[in-house]
Amino acid sequence: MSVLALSGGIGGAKLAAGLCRVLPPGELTVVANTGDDFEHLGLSISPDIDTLLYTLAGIDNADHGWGRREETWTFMGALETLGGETWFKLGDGDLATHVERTRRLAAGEPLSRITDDFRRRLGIPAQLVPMTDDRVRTRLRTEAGWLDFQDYFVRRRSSPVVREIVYAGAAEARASREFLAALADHTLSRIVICPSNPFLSIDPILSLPGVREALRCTQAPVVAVSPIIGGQAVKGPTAKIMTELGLPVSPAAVARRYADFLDIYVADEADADEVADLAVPVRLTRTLMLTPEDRQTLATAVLAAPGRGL
Ligand code: FO1
Repeated sequence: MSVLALSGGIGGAKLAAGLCRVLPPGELTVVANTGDDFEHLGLSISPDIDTLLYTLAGIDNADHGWGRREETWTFMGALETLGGETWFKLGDGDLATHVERTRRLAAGEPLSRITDDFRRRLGIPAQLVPMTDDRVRTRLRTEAGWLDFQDYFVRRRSSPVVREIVYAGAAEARASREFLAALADHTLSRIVICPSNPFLSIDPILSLPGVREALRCTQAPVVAVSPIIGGQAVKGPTAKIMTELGLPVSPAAVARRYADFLDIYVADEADADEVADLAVPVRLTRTLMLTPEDRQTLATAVLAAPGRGL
């Protein structure tokens, strides 16, 4: 009953947490996008890994969606006084993650080993693996020129118009060993594409050599959950980017991007008409996750959804 889930930050992490609750320990492997990673203040920061760590450990900041709950901000206040860069908010507890990760990376330890140690120390029963241990960086060509991800997403609040998105380094990168092992696992019963931003969180993972091919060839059904509900993204710039790239802001447009490997598409009941004529089998359910129960209910629906030939 082993399950592999591909996830970015906030939205995907909520479903990953639901899957973690409904599956037996050790049966879930979550692959994290690392295209958002960057070096800042001399620290190696992996936001989607950290959002997944905190959410799966139940210590996430529910208001922000990122960072830790009950956070204090002494470091940021002191940094401000010294004239340091404060546009990317680092809480005192969160800072420990970045400082310790940076130390261990500098000592030559791979990101996947560090991540596995952190998740065990946080009591997370699922395997959490970076999509790669190599350097891949999401960059966006906008009206303000080429931007690194966090500059676009946080510093400029996703406001520049996006013309093109690239995943620098992806062609030379290798999917992480644990990721490839999970894809090749014959006991794999389902692969879940979590409701993360297709362009900023899922496509970086799919851009790694061999990943898309493996999703096409796997015997495990591949299920994706729509990140769009009622023509809107639950959070973040998904809808804005779709419009700027000339795509209709609809669950169907997202499903079509995954058409070459998708077996089942899970969309919100509000979008029944939008997905009526999709070639791939569709399962309609409530996909908005406001409570831990919602996360578990959606996870159960995702694991049970019948697809092509099932
Ligand atoms: N997102 C923001 O909008 N503002 C921030 O100040 C911010 C700080 C931050 C610190 C650590 C971390 O792991 C994530 C953080 N994020 C922040 C979210 C980050 O931009 C992620 O890339 C998004 O969650 C998209 O996946």
